Amino acid sequence: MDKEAGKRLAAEEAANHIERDMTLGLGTGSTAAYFVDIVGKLVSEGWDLRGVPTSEATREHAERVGVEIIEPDEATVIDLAVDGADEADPSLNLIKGGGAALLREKIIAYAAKKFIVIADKSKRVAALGAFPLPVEISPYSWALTVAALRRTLADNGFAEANLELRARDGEAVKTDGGNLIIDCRLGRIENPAALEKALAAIPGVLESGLFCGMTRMAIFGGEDGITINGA
Ligand code: ABF
Repeated sequence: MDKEAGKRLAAEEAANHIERDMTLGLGTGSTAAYFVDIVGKLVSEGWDLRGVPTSEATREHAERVGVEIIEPDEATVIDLAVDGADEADPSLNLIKGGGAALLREKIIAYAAKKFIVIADKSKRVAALGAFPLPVEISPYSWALTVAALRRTLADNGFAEANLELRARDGEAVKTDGGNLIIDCRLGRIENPAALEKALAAIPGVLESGLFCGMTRMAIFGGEDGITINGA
């Protein structure tokens, strides 16, 4: 089974948690896209589902498949949010942000009554950190924020961290909100919750890609079907 089939299986299982009348947080990335397709199909069958998108790409996708969009500014309740991840550990701590949508993804995941992560099984890890940790920062005086980020990482045992401004075709990547992404190569993260808290305390850091204590359920799809962690 290829990764795509695993992603689709995970999305299908997550769809079993949708009820006929719900406001859904719609994640970003190729796995979340399978879920958006399913939501579109349910809408076409008469289900009363609305979506709060975590990125402009997801907004376009959701609109294309017929899902009513609730503007993030107007959303007050999210019944269920479903999103992908770059890494997930056995305690359901995550690294997200490879798709540069982490701030919006975190706002929606945190607000949701229930947050489910879907991924192919390659995203399961014993400990987070092989994937470079994305940190979303304000463009204002960004070099000062990067210096503060380096200091905080060193204070937390990552003196050797390699930090890189995410760029494409020689241009800094801007998030949908106009922010910058710093990818931090850290290696194994022993205490992701402590690091998440330390990074959040830096002025100029809008969010890190560490999502700790937020995930109710993780669904992984692969060769041997699905594996579910959490409830
Ligand atoms: C989003 O998309 C991100 O937080 C994560 O970076 C990425 C995962 O992408 P994919 O599902 O395409 O592997 O969920």
